[in-house]
Amino acid sequence: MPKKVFLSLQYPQLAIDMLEQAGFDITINKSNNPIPREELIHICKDYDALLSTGSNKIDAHFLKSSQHLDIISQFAVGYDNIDVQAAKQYGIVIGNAPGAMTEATADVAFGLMIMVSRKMVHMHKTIEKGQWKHFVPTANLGFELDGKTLGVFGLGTIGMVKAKRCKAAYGMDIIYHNRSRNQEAEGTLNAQYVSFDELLAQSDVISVHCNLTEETKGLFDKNAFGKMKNSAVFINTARGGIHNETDLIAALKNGSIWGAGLDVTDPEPMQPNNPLLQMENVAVLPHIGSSTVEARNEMARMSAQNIIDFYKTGKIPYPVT
Ligand code: 8YV
Repeated sequence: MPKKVFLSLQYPQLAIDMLEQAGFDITINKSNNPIPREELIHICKDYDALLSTGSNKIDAHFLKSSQHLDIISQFAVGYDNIDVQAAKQYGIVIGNAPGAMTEATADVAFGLMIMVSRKMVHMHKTIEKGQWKHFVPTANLGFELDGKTLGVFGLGTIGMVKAKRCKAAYGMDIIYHNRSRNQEAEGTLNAQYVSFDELLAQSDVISVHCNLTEETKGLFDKNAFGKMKNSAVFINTARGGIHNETDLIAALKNGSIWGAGLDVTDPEPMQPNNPLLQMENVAVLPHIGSSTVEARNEMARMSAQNIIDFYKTGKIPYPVT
């Protein structure tokens, strides 16, 4: 009997082709609407493996109710939605897709930085509102990135690509705060390791590229924004839970910081009446970090390969441990 795999959404055709060619019996949620958790638990009862995404909350309750699953392969690099310890306890293997969206996400972080520094989203809106009347020498002023200091919080794979882009394009000075030192960045980009408080105090742009964990949850709060330069821009393309959104709104309103660019919000999706969307020095995107053909295909390949290899060899190429 072929193993049965449930695909919680319509993933790229590459994943479907790979799984079909490997002989799996697959079912796809073609509606593309996320399946509510209890319903997904119920559906999974008939399957051996699940290909899922970051929006499925795979907590202890889910895992306890789905103990029969052999493997959950996540179509994402982040796995903060999964209780990995509980999965271990129930013997369910977890896989992800590390590195698949590195360039794509770094590009979004880079783009947001430029959009915010030149108020591009707001400027676009002024035309829509019929407010582009005539040239005003002192209006619409942004700031230049050339020679400014980029502070990377979480200098891993994505943070490194963002730092490289900023160094190459603008000769930015790179400082970073991380759990461990990044020798490559220090060697090739002359990046300097600093304490969290130094990162806050010295950066013109802070770019967040860490995982959401108990330590990073809500780390960028009133206190942190208060320590940043009044002229600084806060960029987050990692997880919305790393910043406190109420505190961010207040920091932008009271001028603690100058601007913000977000590809991730808390909660997601952001509601259309969120005050951030009305602010001049803010750009918000609907979590599109990995939305390129290249990244999504690589995510598809890696997440399908995890399932294929698991049943072939008992080992997976991209495990979450
Ligand atoms: C996904 C992401 O869009 O991979 C990640 O961790 O945040 C994005 O690539 C999202 O999580 C869907 O799984």
